[in-house]
Amino acid sequence: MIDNTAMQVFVFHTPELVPKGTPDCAVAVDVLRATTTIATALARGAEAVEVFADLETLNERSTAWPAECLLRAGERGGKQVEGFDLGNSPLDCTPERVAGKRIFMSTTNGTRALQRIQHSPVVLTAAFVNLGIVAKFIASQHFETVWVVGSGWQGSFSLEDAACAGALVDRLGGAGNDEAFAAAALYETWKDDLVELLEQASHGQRLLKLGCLTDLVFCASLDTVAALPRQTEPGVLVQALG
Ligand code: 3SL
Repeated sequence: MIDNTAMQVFVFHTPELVPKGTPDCAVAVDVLRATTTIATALARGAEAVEVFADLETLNERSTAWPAECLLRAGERGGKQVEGFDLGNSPLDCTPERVAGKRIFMSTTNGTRALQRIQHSPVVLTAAFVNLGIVAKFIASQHFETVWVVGSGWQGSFSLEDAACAGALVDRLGGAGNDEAFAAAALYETWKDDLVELLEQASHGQRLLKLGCLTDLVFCASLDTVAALPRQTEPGVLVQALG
């Protein structure tokens, strides 16, 4: 665990549970699969990922961008939106496809979590794949309050986001609410079998029915992607790894 005595880490399991106010740093988590995909796209050279809650605004905004420099990534119900270049699989984010491109992205829950925290002074995204990098950055900034917000599934609790939030608490210490203590305990229980945890999770089961086992295995891998996704303007995330 990183020594960070003054820091308090609060976990909120869904965007709806986020209270009023502003922390020093807010972190959105959507292990399956938005924040795993964002980290992967940025690590593989995407210029930025710009997130949208609705497809209409995404289409409007992306039309104003040079067509050769963009990809549209859309997911609804776990499936790729018709006519879009990408769905929400991190495995589709190869350097050949994403390098130099701005990815205009909309997913069912992950983009909503980001919207809920977008006015915080520092906004990051985390997943298991880039957990250590995010934890190290947060520790280096000596924030007093950090909010970790799970995306959940349509307003309800998600096992995998809670476990990832717990992994951050485990690395940073300073659990600030009961949810943070519980999340850290959940992570402690499952840390050696994250694939199994994702397979047990209700959204994991939804994705398995869609044939996405390889996505689950990738999303369960710890510290495999070198990315620090950080917001530069509302909804726009860039690679902030030095
Ligand atoms: O809900 C979301 O934002 C998505 O990450 C869901 S899915 O994993 O792409 O189905």
